Amino acid sequence: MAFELPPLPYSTSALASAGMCQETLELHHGKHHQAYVTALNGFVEKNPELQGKSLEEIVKSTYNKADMAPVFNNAGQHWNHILFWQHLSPTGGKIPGKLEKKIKEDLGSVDAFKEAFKAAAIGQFGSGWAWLVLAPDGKLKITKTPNGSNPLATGEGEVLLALDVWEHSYYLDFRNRRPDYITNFLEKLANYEFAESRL
Ligand code: MN3
Repeated sequence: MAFELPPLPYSTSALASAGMCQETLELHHGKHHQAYVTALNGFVEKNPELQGKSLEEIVKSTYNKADMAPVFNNAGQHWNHILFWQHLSPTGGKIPGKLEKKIKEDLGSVDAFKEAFKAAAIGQFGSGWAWLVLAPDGKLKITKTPNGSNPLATGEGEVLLALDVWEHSYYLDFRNRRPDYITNFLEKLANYEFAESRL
């Protein structure tokens, strides 16, 4: 069974007033994400070892295997984007009580959380992702990964919030200003309700 591009949970124009324009979403979801799905399906079709496996199984079983890198990159990007679309909201930016309490316990304060997330997202050299995860020790942790990698592959924890920092995610809205894109995400777009529901 082929993998499919999931529909966005909002219209392509829904996030424009929160800093992500319709053209960004049309290209990012309809072209970039679709291209990862198409490439992944092509690899699965040619490789009987991959057939019948879930997306999660493919991501985990191809991680850090040089000969499987193209499969991992596309499977990882498919998995990452499925989460990312759910982590954006036209009414984002408001941290609900239970998550706020957990952030204060594990990361010190909401400001400290935002500073650490920004540092990870800015510090990811080149393409990649920044993540808020619930680590295996039960504590919140901020991490980053290059290219198509993710905390599912690295075993760093359950993802609560993801931010794509590939240039295709922000160039139309923020040009080269990645820090402004990150701040805008944390203040206006981040779906913290969804993050809290994963605690
Ligand atoms: Mn992307």
